[in-house]
Amino acid sequence: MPIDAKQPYDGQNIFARILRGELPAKTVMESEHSLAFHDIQPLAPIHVLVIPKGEYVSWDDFTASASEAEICDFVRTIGEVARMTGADTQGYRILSNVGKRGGQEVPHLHVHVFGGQPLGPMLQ
Ligand code: IU
Repeated sequence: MPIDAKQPYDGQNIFARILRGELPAKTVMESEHSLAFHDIQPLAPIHVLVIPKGEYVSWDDFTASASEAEICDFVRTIGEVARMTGADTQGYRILSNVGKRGGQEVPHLHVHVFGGQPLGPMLQ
């Protein structure tokens, strides 16, 4: 069920629980402000989610209120994930669904990193 990008942060969402160590995830890398882990239902041979550790519902509130350190760390982590997974060698896609009409399901900001196959004009 898509969520509202402007809704208050829900501390019980699945990614908050992964960040607290209450649920497992297959970690790709962790940085000071970000965590990257494999998507549980991959849509491509490489499908990694990158999330900030801070409590941000979506790209919307993140870009409005996160610190420069958090934003810089997050962007760098996305690039690092592409290099670590080898997605960078043949091209890849980064995508963030934002809010109801953007198709966002989990109410904690996440960027998808897709790769490992030729990607069509749209994925998801
Ligand atoms: P979306 O952009 O909000 O639609 O993406 C949510 C993603 O989170 C989706 O690709 C799910 O497969 C993924 N996911 C996950 O990796 N682990 C989970 O426990 C749950 C969803 I729930």
